Amino acid sequence: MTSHWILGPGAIGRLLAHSLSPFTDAILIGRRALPEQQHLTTPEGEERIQRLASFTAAELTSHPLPTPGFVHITTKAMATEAALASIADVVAPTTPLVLWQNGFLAQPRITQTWPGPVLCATTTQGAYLTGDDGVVHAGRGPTFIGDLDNQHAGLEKALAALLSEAGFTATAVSDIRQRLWQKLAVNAAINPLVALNGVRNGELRGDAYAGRLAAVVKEVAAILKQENIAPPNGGEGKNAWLALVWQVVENTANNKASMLQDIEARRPTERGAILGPLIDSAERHGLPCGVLKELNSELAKLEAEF
Ligand code: KPL
Repeated sequence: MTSHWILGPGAIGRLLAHSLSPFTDAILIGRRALPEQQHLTTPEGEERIQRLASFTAAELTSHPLPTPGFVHITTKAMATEAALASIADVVAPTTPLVLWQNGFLAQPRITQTWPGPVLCATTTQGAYLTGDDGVVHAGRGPTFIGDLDNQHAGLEKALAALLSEAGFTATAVSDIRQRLWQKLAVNAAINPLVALNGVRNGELRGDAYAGRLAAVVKEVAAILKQENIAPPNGGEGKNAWLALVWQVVENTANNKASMLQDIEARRPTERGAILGPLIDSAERHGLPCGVLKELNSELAKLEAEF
């Protein structure tokens, strides 16, 4: 049976392990050991308990396992490359990787350097951890899988079929680059503002924030045009991006965004993977990015206090 290693046992990693386990070998890999008995609460409130195999990267070095069919990396964006380095000596370099990160930082870098197929996944499944042995699947959402050079359609279809059998609604797509940048654009408009102001997403609708949000979207829309990322929903320019952002704010009004959760837990944020590629692109193309840079340095200042 093809085994799936899941590197990074956070909320999405553990949800993936719970979902795949009944169908294939799924092994969680983290920096520390986890209890074998793991609890999953479904969106309907049902409680399920499963035994999930988990190892540390150090254990895999001293007791190697057969090389896996897929390695999923489900760490935060800035930890992706270090996580891959921690197992690179114990997997075949032709092993397919699946990168589940937000933003657009690790994906192009690893696509250039890893000899095997590098697939990217973007998901709107909602999940959060309740401790070392529990994860809550808070809401279902679609998952898309593709690769940046469109070279692995067969592999992506097979993986999407397995994931769909396992309860993810997964689709193989040929436009994953567009989708990753689109999610990044929405994250860039919402996450820094709510994280810096300590507010839930819906509060961005108030007068205190709406102007700054529109200023972020204006810079982002111009950058995405240069990156050949089409405006969402067949719309035109800045207004289409603004409409998408307001729609997500509306749909997630009660959410504490992931970046706000990071700030509250005094963890580094994913600003490097979300704002970083936008600022780099703006500088490459000679576009204004003063608002994005301001948000980035305000976040950096906060993180420096942790
Ligand atoms: O994806 C999100 C996040 O929290 O990172 C948004 C869209 C901002 C919803 O909360």
